[in-house]
Amino acid sequence: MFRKVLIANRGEIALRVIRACRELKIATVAVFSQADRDSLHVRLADESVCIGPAAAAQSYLHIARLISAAEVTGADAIHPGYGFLSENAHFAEVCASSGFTFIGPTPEMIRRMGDKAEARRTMLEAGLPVVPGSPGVLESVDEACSLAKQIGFPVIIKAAAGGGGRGMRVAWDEKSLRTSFGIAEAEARSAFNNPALYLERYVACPRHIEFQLFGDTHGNLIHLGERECSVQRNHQKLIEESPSPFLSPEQRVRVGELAVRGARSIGYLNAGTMEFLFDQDGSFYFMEMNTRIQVEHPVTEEVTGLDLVKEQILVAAGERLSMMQEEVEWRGHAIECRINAEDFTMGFRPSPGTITYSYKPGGPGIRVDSHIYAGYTVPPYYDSMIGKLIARGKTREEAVRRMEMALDEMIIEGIHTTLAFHRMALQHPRFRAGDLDTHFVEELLRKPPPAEAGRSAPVPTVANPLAPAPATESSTDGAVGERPTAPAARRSGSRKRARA
Ligand code: MV4
Repeated sequence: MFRKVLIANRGEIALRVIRACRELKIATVAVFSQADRDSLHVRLADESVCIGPAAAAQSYLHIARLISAAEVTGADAIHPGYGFLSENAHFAEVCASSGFTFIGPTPEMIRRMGDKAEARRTMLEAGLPVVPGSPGVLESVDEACSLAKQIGFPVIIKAAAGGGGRGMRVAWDEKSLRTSFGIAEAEARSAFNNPALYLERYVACPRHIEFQLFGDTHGNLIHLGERECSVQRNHQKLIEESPSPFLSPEQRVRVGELAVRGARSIGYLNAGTMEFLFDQDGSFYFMEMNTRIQVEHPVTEEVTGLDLVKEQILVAAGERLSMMQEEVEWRGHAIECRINAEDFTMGFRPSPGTITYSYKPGGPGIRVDSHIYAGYTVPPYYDSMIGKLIARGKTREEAVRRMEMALDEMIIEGIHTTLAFHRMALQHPRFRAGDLDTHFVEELLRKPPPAEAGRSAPVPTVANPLAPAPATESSTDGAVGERPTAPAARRSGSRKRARA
């Protein structure tokens, strides 16, 4: 087993990895940018290293500095978290060639699944259903047009190096396809340094359902069920849940087996997710595979009882997965709401700044994965997600109820957050009914549900004994109230710091 793991990330996922390491009695090294000096991951890790200025390119994305930090602290392995370098095959290679275990799949697997056109071809060959479309990347705009005529409009063109919805364009006829092709190619060239495009028939109103996969070096490859991820805006997921209210038990078995078959065909190792689009009529298609631990992994943990980050570390150290497929049991229902420092009434505009007061909810079935605290300043340089609220219940109804209670209990003052958005989303009849598709958020923002309808209790106005002013989470500026308390004990003196 590893003695020391360096976490090449920040925020809540850095805390999540620290906790998993602690359970396994592995020492931890946090890395931080100059903007993250006061971050909780820096305090909670056994050691920390400043790796550069605020800009991610100069810190969390700077491979040489991360490797230096691993060298000076004597780490054995590097956990990339999600985002940043987590799906960078070159980084995984550099880790290995510098003598550090990259906690994730091999560089070859990352590269292969990172090319979305190749991933599609690979899974087609493995016998998975893929949306009718181009066999590989498109050679020319004329090829795109003749293919589109064969399969029928509308079609969607996607960047081979894209993924997660970046670099996609829908075309409704040949004329718009010709225009879109040129624009998409230019965009892909500048965004990904790779102009390659592929094409698929456009599925108009899909549900996004993904399967959690896990492979070890002993030939075990299992799936841990699915997550419903249709509640998203601009390709940013806002709410995820497991199981999907849409899948029948038979479909779950069938798609799970196919996902395992696809992953097996590339000998997949460590945690991965296969994303499927489900059509209204129940047909489904492989979309892409993510080769990292995902933000929404806690909903799978809550229904399976497994610690996915611990499993990642065990598997990377050459140990067996702690469960075989037959031993996986799914119990109850879990929902996750992503809490972002954003003003959703202003088009989800980022709202960085100092959190003047914070209260985290609790009680049966409630989990909060977050790095925030009263006095913490959300920096403007990174992703605006400041935490995740996860609720579990025996049934979906119980999980929804508990989530509503937790959303009402949670207090974040001084900045705008998406807490109020979630309270509204959970009230929507379509959410209650589990009738979700990728257009749900648009519809919700167009016509919000009648205020407080269906709510079991009014939103309480919680008096905060520490706040000098009765500010609420939805107050308009960060200046409301004073910082009630400076973060306790600025820094643990016993913890070592180094510089790379
Ligand atoms: C599609 C599609 C419709 N038809 N592909 C967006 C994320 C990327 N992984 C795949 N995406 C889509 N691919 C075909 N052939 C619609 C989307 C899509 C979408 C997918 C999942 C969740 C939200 C979405 C929002 C808009 C479009």
